[in-house]
Amino acid sequence: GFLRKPQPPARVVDAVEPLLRRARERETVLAVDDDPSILEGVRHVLSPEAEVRTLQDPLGFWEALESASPDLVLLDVDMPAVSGLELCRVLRNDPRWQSVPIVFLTSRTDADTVARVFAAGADDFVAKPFVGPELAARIRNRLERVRLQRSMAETDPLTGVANRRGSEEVLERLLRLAAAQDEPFALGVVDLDLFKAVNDQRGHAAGDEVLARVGRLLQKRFRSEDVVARWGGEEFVVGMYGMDRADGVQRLAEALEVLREERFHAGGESFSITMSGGVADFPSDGRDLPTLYRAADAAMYQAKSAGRDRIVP
Ligand code: GH3
Ligand code: MG
Ligand code: MG
Ligand code: MG
Repeated sequence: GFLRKPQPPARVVDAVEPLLRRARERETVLAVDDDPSILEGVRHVLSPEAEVRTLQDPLGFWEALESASPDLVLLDVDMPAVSGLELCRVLRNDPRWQSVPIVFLTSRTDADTVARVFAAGADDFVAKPFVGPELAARIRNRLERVRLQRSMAETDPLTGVANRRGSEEVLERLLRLAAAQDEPFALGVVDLDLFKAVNDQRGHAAGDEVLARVGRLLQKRFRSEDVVARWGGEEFVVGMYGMDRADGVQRLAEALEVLREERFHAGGESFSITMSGGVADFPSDGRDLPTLYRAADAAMYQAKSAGRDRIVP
């Protein structure tokens, strides 16, 4: 069948899929409280919702922030040495953490404390002792919003595939895994041929429709563990774990065959389109994403100068 071959060994797919899932779905909460029993309770209540990291000594905050890279921060107000309000203000003044959701856990619920919590930049507060299901529900909603915003920021709205931002980190993880597992990794770059003419002759909306269909076609033709992304206007990148350059060329060439047969329609006319592509692989062409991208892009330009409508290793 189409694109069923070459398949990587099953253990490779088993290794890649949880990695892709973890990169995309599991959020991290960093909880800071000087009372270990509160931290234990928080861990118990939030573990089904997220990866929970706890910190008892607020002086270790910056280090914990760096290592956990949290999607939400849960702070106690009263702690020795540093107040949670202070940590919150500093977070809000740091460009990296300006938009991270911050929720306070506080036993002081007087109007003045509540006002100071929000003035420091908090999104929400929960009274201590907390009710487990209520804390879980509040955090779940915040994390759901984080997921939604992130997936919007990482998805190309026109084609529905990942954009550059949404694919770079996953590609880098897969490359690290390839190095660790001693597996190859192919990176393909494809660019639509003479696409400017489609826009000029058939209109920008027709061009958009072509891009959307090409994105869907690529997504459908590649495996779920491959990474398909739109990196530029009419340029797509495909990352293929467990594949070398020759495998990558074969699979992109098969996708090109399907694209050649697609009929597009605009202004009562039907037309077709082709693409040119280049492929590079880890480890022969490079060990990091920028190097592999440059090699694949250079091969793609060779495909253009050789007459387009082809994939070049
Ligand atoms: P080549 O085969 O050498 O790649 O020729 P080309 O015409 O495809 O390349 P060129 O770089 O000259 O033109 C790319 C065109 O793609 C120009 C730009 O307007 C169009 N484009 C880029 N992004 C979009 C988009 O989101 N929608 C539409 N409709 N057009 C786009
Ligand atoms: Mg305290
Ligand atoms: Mg082009
Ligand atoms: Mg281009």
